[in-house]
Amino acid sequence: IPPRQAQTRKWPVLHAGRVPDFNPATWDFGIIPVPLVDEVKRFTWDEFCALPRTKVFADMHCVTRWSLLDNLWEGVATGELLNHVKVSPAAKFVMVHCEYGFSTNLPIEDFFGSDCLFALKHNGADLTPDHGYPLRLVVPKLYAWKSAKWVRGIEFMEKDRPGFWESWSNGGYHMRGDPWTEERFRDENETIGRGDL
Ligand SMILES: Nc1nc2c(c(=O)[nH]1)N[C@H]1C(S)=C(S)[C@@H](COP(=O)(O)O)O[C@H]1N2
Ligand SMILES: [Mo]
Repeated sequence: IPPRQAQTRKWPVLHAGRVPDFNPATWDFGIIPVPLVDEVKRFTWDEFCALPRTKVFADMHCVTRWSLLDNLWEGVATGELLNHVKVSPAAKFVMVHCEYGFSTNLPIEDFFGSDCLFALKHNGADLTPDHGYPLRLVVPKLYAWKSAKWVRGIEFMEKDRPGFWESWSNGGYHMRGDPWTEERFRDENETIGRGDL
């Protein structure tokens, strides 16, 4: 368990805002490329469900200091997206976009980590609405706020930009968020996104 984390037995539910509804007829998953000259790639719910599946066994660490160990996630590896879009070498960061405008940013190498996936299932069962049904990102090596629930798409970016919790107005959580080195908050002297308030 990373420094200053405590193991939890029950799985807490933590998010800003409400739990969104899911409609498979209107749900889609979009990939916004950089530079924005290529078309935005879209998957319908059926198309996304038809992608090859993978399983990852991993721990989950929330910056509020709980760690939930031994989760079996099942879903689509983030790397699978590379079979459907050409990612420009200019892309250095990813913004993950979710229902009702929630977002989170991360470096592209972390996003494409071999243990990262868009999870549809947890410990053999479909995700529950509280935990991100129908689809959430799971990035085991970073604090859990990067494991965005109710994902609807990703945006490749040349420059980093704060997502929801990373914005100064929502606490200024770290742009990367490595639990092992306790990257909990952004440096006060950082200026990225100061104008976005
Ligand atoms: N869409 C969305 N995803 C989110 C959040 C959120 O506020 N909105 N919170 C994050 C935080 S802070 C944590 S710790 C995990 C918690 O996931 P859980 O509720 O399944 O335990 O979800 C993350 N994903
Ligand atoms: Mo969290």
